[in-house]
Amino acid sequence: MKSRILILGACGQIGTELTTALRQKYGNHKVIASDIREGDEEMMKSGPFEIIDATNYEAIENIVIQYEINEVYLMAAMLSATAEKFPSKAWQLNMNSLFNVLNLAKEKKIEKIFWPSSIAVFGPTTPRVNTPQHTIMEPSTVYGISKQAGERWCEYYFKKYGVDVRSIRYPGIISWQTLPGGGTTDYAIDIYHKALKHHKYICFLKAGTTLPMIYMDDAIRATLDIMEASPEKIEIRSSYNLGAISFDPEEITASIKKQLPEFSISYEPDFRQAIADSWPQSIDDQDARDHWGWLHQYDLDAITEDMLKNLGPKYKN
Ligand code: AKB
Repeated sequence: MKSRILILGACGQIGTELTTALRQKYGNHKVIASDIREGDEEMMKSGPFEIIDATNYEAIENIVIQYEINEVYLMAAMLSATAEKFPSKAWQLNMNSLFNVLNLAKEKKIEKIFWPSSIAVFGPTTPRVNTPQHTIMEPSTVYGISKQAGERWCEYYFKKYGVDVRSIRYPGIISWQTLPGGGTTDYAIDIYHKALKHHKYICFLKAGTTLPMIYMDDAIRATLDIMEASPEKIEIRSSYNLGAISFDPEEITASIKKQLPEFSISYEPDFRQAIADSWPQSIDDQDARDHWGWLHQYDLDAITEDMLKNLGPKYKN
């Protein structure tokens, strides 16, 4: 029985911490990290690493055969803000990489897939508060359109070919280890860096822009939990709503000020405001809670405490 895991996009924001968590859980040599570029020292030292372009079917297939992979986590993607600048490149990366892993599973070369979706699948016509699992979805961003199409394909491959694909609609993810790239929710990470470095932050979203967010530790736990759940518990094969907390820039500022009273925020909204305005403010994730036991742990103040504790040494002079 094959039992090795391949992570595509292992050097990104989620991929980096997912690689560490999976290596801790299953053993370093069982988890093959890959990306289009090399990772940091820790990534390269802690287990096998391969350079793979996730849009190249043969490159993935070769590694799957070489290492006897049975599970693939596809974390390579272009996020919302960058995708608006490069629509066709975003579509090509986000969709071709998904088809590659779905087709590998259809051909029985791998057994299980994790593929991340996003709150970006929702759009301006979606109910914004406590957004239900099943509701109007008319995404207005390139990224959201690719994620919604991806969800439809995941469900199709499950129903038509029995592909065991599992997915979560991640909210904005807050983390200190790796910087995100090109997302709309990224302000909620940048703000901690700037709070420690300059004691002030210019926000690209306006006050009152409430978005659903989650701490990385919770997001990783959700990912491992959905992949460990027995198949009959995964009743939704498109993607699960996943909620944790919701806040706006003023609320995160208030949380930071409890520890850094001199911190202040000002606002210069840019094109990302329209993206944020099209997304939910909060998420109804009852199905994830009922089906496979999802429960978040971090509230905003706990996130702030952990972020400032871990980033603090980096900005000490
Ligand atoms: C983004 O802002 O693009 C991502 C997401 C919500 O999927 N963080």
